[in-house]
Amino acid sequence: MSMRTAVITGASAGIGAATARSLAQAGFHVVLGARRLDRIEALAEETSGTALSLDVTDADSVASFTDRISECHVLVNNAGGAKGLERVDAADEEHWRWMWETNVLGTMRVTKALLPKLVASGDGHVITVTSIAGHEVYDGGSGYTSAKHAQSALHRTLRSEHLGDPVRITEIVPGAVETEFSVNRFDGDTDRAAKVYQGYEPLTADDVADVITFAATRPSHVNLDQIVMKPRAQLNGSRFHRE
Ligand code: 8X3
Repeated sequence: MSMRTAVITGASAGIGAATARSLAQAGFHVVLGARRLDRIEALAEETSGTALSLDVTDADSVASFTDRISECHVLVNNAGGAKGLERVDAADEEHWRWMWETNVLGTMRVTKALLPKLVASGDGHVITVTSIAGHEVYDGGSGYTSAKHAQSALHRTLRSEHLGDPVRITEIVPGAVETEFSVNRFDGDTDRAAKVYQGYEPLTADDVADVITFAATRPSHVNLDQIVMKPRAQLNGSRFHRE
């Protein structure tokens, strides 16, 4: 059997990069998409994969990315993130726009473009990394929680629209994972970002990548609809047990 292809968006760091390594190890040919081509070129070499430049917020970039992909069995929608933690009355509209463009429209654009290839593969799989912020809300999270709720709604819509097609649809719902996520949210403020993960052991990108690879390597008739994963010390978006 020829190698199955897995396409990973946001592959330059964090969960995306860890997933690329994990899926490559599980025998997939990995196609890595990210804006920072230099970072994914090294990773492509390491994983014997392919690096392609991708900005999910730009329809032309998505079109040239997906045009270069001839086969796709697994799509991991991982590109996204948060900006800011201000209440609605103080939030920055540009932050809202960025969060909706990357998390929501970015996922929709890439998924729409690759769905024909996923179906044609005879055993396709769309895995979308949302967040517990897609299922609950917290103060200051409006732009991010609303975008993640929308992304989660998209996942459920796809599950329904493709019932009967040879495509599995999985939502991965992580809580606190220590990556560049908080540094990006707080615009490079590494001290503030570090505080998010203080006093308990957060999930790592590898923890999430393990679960994505588990979902992607089940037999074709097994659809893991939704997997919620959190650090043991996290109850929800705002309650942690910190030592
Ligand atoms: C990241 C988790 O709780 O910071 O998606 O929104 S949270």
